[in-house]
Amino acid sequence: MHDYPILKAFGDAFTFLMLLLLFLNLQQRKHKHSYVKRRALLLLASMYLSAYIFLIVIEHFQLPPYLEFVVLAVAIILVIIFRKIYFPFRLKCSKCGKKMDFNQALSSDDNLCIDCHYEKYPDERPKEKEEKKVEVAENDFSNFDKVSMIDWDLWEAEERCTLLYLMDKENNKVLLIKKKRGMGKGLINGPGGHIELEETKYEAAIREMKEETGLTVSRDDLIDIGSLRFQFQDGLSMIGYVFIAYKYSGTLLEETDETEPVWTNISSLDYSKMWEDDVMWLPYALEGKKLEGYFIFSGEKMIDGKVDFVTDES
Ligand code: 8DG
Repeated sequence: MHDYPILKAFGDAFTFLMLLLLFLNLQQRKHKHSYVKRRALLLLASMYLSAYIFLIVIEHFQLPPYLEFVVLAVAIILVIIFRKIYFPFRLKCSKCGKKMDFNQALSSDDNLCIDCHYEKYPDERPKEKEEKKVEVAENDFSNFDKVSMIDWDLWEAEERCTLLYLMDKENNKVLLIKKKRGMGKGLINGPGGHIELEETKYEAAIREMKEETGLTVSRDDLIDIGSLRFQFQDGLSMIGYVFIAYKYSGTLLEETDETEPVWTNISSLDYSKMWEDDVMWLPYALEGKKLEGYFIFSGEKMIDGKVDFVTDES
């Protein structure tokens, strides 16, 4: 009775190796350009199987054990001679020389790293990634018509402005202006306007109040309410910082070419003469509630809007 060590080793590893090759082959199938490497794995598996069968035959007929080594040597020599077919696998990218990741090394017939692969086959680049890149690169949110479609963390305001609502608590009144020029012409609004370069939002709120009403509010009396983000479908993006204040000094201006300031009763505010979104947040802002607003406009028409009220916990 002879001993056949190679057959024993082949037999012990058989199940494990076949399962491994099957698993690798399934992985390769996910790759579009893996024909050569899939064929190579199957040929390696066939070679293993053929050698195994020869070894079983040798044992079955109790042939001299050195024949085992002959079978092994023939198998190895065949793989070496036909190495281009049996072993097309490489570790480094054939184009840039970078080390390939496991999936590319296992499956890419061109032996390209993932970057060179996407360069050669741009259509295979994952869609999501590409879309996200475009969004970030162009920062263009003008095509959206739902607030929830915009990633507000990526959104940036091109223009910044202020709105300051001065309150007369005793008489339950708020100082509003009738806008005679510019954006929102004909609408009733809080005094405010654009923040100039090198000006803080507080300085701008105080300046605009002075220009439009003649009244002076000091920095310490400004109460932060929150901000309103406006995305216009023509591409403009604007953030408005909202403040309220209860104290002021000075004398109210008469009507000018630009505005007409009016102390207005809070309980009879006419929201139909204001920007469309104001009804969603102004009543709460005048009560001192903190908030963050998100709006999409087409011209002066609101397409969608959302207001989050900020509690102490949040
Ligand atoms: P400026 O040129 O002196 O800087 O100011 P302005 O003349 O008042 O600015 P504008 O460009 O004509 O208008 C921007 C003002 O309009 C600014 O104060 C913010 C305000 N505004 C909007 N949209 C909305 C809105 O939806 N609600 C409210 N309450 N105000 C708005 O632009």
